[in-house]
Amino acid sequence: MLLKLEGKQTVVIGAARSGAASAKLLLQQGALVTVNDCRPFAELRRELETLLPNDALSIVGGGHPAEIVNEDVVLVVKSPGIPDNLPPLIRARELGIAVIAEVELAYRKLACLLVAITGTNGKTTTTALTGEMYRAAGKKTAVAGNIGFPLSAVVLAGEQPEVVVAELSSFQLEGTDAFRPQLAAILNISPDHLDRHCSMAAYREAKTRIFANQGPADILVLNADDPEAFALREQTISQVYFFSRRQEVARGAFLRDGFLVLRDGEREAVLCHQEEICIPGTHNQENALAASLLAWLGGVGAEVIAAVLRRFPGVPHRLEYLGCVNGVHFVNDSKGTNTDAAMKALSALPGKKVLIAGGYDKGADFAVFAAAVKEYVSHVVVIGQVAKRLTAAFDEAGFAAYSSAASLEEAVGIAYRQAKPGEAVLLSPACASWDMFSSFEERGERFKKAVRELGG
Ligand code: UMA
Repeated sequence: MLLKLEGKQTVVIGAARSGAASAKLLLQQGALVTVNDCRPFAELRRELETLLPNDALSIVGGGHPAEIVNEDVVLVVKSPGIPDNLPPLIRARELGIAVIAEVELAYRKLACLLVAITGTNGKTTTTALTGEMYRAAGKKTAVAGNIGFPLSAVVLAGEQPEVVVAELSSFQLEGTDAFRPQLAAILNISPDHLDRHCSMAAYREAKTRIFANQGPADILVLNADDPEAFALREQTISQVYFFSRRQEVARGAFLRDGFLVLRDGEREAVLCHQEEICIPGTHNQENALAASLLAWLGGVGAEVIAAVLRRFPGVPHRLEYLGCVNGVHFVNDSKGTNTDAAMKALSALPGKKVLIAGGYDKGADFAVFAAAVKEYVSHVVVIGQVAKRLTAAFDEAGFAAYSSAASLEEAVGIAYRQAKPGEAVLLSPACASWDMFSSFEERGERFKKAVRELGG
């Protein structure tokens, strides 16, 4: 539902990247805006400094009182990190007031080709890679969303790009309403964020919102090798294309004798050999297939796509190679925030690894992860809130080569001493960072600093 917001009361919950951009976008539309966050008022004033002074803006800090939402409020915009059960959100629902995600607010002002990508893993790399392909084809392209740059900031930047490639999390998708990308992709679905979504069904449902409003002319790209994603082909009226590492598909992207191939019925293009892709690991071949397809279907030529695949170095904090100290290699995969992602990192690197794992407890089951650790890892250094549950899973799997550290810096020291020359120390925590750090980026930067200090 599209609303005229001029002079109307609105509420924004969360005052970090998404909240600040939402507030600015609402103010630009002439709305009266209350920004609410659990952090103290003084801190929020600093965060929102660029929007002040402004009579149309008020700030409520230090908690989430239900009273900030009353009958006069026409719209509530929530940041992705805000859980659904806060008092103002409950009150808004009781009063029948629309509660939307920041990405929905931004979507209503976007007027360009929108390519939206979700999945449990691989979405940041695929988003960055797809964006790079559109850019290389000469299109004015913005890359935004969960990747770290709110979609609203694209709208606020002024002149609209020709293409927006957006990474979307389940947190963002659950608050969409009219959101309708012309091209959408679901890379894979495996259990994650179950502390927030409560059930796998609710998590899956959030992911499906990426194509919920698509029509018969819109395109949905699904991973044919991922049973959860593949099953969604029956729930859509969109044009479905597949990507697969294991089989040829009639419409989509696949590997043939090691070459990446795009096909749309009679039309076919061979891109390059899998060995030529710059980013390592079989999971990145999947990301490359998905990105290539999303670019090709949006009009990017096969030669341009292949050239980008050959040179794209990957994104920070995903299997990021840092260098070698006395024969020990260091790899930063701080974005390995769930067990699936960490297992992909373990299998992507050659040889046995010393792993640093652990962090915020999202309620994941570690049994399968512990079995993978036993196969690929010589020693694990465990950190964070989840440490006890993680070591219990290792004990259960019969893996005893682990130690604990109270800080990431201490973990780096232990891991370095445990690693034999030629081995890699891999930070791929299988957990979110929020118990010890503000974000996975901060965790990754701290890891890099500790590695730099080891090397003198
Ligand atoms: N807050 C409250 N009450 C609460 C919880 C949080 O007031 O109960 C406040 C915090 O004090 C803080 C604000 O909410 O001021 C934080 O909001 P946020 O967590 O939504 O942070 P943003 O900076 O707006 O970042 C969000 C995404 N964060 C999350 O989804 C947790 C970023 O994804 C995204 O890049 C950014 O919007 C721009 O679109 C990060 C992420 O960790 C990378 N995503 C998860 C993931 O990838 O696994 C989903």
